[in-house]
Amino acid sequence: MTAAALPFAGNIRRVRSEADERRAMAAEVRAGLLSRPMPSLPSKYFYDERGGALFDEITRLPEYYLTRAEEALLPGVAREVAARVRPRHLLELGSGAGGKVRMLLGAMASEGTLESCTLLDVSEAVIADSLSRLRVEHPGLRTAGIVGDFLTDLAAAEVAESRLIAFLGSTVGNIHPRDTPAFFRSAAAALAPPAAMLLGLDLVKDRARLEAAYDDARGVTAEFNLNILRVMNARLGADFDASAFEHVAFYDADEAWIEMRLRARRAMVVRVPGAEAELTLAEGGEIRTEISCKYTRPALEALLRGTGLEIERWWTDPESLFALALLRRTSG
Ligand code: SAH
Ligand code: AVI
Repeated sequence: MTAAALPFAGNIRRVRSEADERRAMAAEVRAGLLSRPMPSLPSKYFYDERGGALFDEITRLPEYYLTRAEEALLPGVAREVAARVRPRHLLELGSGAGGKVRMLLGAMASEGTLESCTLLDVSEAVIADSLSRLRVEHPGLRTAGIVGDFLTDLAAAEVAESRLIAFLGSTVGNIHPRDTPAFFRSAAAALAPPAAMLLGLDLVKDRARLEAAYDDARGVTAEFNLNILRVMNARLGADFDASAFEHVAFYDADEAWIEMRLRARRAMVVRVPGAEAELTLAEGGEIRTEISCKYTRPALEALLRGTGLEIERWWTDPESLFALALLRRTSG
């Protein structure tokens, strides 16, 4: 089915029908479980209702500095971006339940340019929730939601000119570096000048601080990690026993990423009928569930090379924990 042929639920549009989405999920999960040397699961499947709530809890943990650092930067950056770019349309990718989009909308409204806001996320519930709150705050605002994947579905958002794409929270870090250039190319194609993209990036820093952010004392991140197994059980009929896995998170300095894994406490065979897959794990066997890349400005510049986007402005907090980068289309 094409995007245009699919029904609107309110003004939330699915890029794929539920049946097509289920088929895509089955194929992705199957490919991940078959990959070697280590099986993996795609991190976008953390975010069912419980996963979204656990992520929200993570953003408030003392160890998880990312959200606080970005939210401290955003009001000033939002004002500057609104004045510099004068965007009429905001498109937020991986919007989640967060309030960050409201800071951007507030700044665009103050400039008098704000016309519409579109949220794109894999989770329809999260979009519906956010949009209803935005409509209360900005009664005249045109709002829309797109249930889709930011890696493949950016073209589903129709207006390209005078647009600001916001991709915050360092969610770009959850994209494997081999796929990041293709993602930036599709973002460039979705931006007609003078449009721009505001990108949130977690920065390389000392190992202890990074690892604490992904292995908090209260074990919320561990619950978040294990939740992906519950999603597999609920959506693909898998028989993962979540209590037989432990949470693993470590910083790989060579790759400049945090890696999250689930380690089997005992040998087991897991059936995943919805993905026509079976996974055999030895005791101590691991499944990779997420990478979370950490950046430097030169590393981002290298990833952007040849994609049609370049850094126009770069802001960081006084401790250089987190950065916001304004990306524009390169000329030519
Ligand atoms: N932007 C928010 C939320 C980050 S959590 C913040 O900065 O705090 C990551 C969000 O991205 C979740 O809402 C999740 O559902 C969404 N997401 C993850 N992978 C995605 C993908 N491939 N395509 C679209 N949305 C995705
Ligand atoms: C959404 N994303 C940027 C989070 C991150 O930090 O990579 C997801 C997360 N994983 C563990 N904690 C939070």
